[in-house]
Amino acid sequence: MGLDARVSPRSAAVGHSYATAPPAAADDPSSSSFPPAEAPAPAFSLHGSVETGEGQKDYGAGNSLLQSQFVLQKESSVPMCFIWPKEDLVKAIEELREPVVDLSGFLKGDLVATQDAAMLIRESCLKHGFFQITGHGVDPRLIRMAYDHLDRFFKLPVSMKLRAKRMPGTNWGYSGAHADRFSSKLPWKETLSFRFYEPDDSHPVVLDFFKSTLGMDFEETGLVYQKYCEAMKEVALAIMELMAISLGIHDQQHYKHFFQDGSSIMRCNYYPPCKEPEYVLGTGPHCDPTSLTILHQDQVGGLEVFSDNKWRTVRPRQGAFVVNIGDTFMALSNGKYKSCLHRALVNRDKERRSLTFFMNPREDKVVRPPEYLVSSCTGDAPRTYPDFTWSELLQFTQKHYRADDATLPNFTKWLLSSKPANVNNN
Ligand SMILES: O=C(O)CCC(=O)C(=O)O
Repeated sequence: MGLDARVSPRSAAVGHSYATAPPAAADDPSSSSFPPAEAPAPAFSLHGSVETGEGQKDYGAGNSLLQSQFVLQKESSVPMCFIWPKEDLVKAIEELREPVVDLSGFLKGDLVATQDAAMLIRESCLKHGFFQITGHGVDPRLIRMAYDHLDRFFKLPVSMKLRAKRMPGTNWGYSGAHADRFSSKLPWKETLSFRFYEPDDSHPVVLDFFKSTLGMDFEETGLVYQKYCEAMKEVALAIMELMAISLGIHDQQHYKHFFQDGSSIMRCNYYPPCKEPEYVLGTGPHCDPTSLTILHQDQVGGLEVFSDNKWRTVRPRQGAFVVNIGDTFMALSNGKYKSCLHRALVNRDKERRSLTFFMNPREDKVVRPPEYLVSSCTGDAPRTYPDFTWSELLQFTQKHYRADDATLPNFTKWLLSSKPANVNNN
């Protein structure tokens, strides 16, 4: 796909193209078209002072309070900073008819089932980059425990949750409504994110994260999420094999090898109920900058995908994981497979939870499609995106740009303008 070929939800909704302005280069302070993603949010004051529920009041340094489920649920009307523009709130009428891919045959080595699975994946990734999987082999008890520990964490008092507070410039830790990074269009949610990778010494990095931020009381939580991430990585690598098959790549292990030593991110999402859900979004419209996302959602519903110029609801399916392609994989497929544009709505009465595993390559690995995809699909313009590293795209979305439906084309423009030596169009 060409740089600006993506159909945007706004162009569908209001008839003009979306986010085509080039981002401000990191070292270009004169450019103001893209405010830095880390622009400090102004301090909020919700009705002067707010009880924290722990015998203390917060007088205006409301960011941390605004970050809490406690405050979000108490508000009778939605604070301005949570209100999204109309064009982002256009309602989904129809359900997405995404394929449900049963992985069990492929995992057993059945060639026919493998081809069937690869075909379904191909169709959906060419169209919108989204499908669901069953027969994945993940123990349902592990999924249940992951939810139990998610509940345990988000029900903690704010002061406890803030012990794991996300620090500026990092992408792990506890964050409420991302109010530490942004000051408008805030998502109606709290998140807890942590990194997952497998170091040479096999150190359990997730367990370490929980013990070091929240103390030994969270050892069991750390163990559960360590296991959960290991299970997710296994599923993600299996899907990577199917991706290679579905793209007709001779070396079926190509992507699997590429991601083997990767550095992933796990995020627990907690969406409190909202008294005016029609004005807010739990997660705004965006494509994941990452490579492959494996998401488990509870049965409440709220996830939506943009396909055929419309937002479409995704029906939660018991026992299934949702899978979507992210920007980095779109680049790895030379633009052939679509990075999935999605968002999440919130509910008036019910809380909603999801567990999201984002698979990425090792941070310094060069993201470049296999030669076969370059020569077979694009004729005169052999490369759709220049070489980049996951670390560069991650920095772009942490420091210069808020992920949306045009992150990849804008990142590409930024990369080409700020680092011309990086171009490798062969
Ligand atoms: O909770 C969901 O359904 C979507 C979550 C999501 O898009 C994200 O965490 O980036």
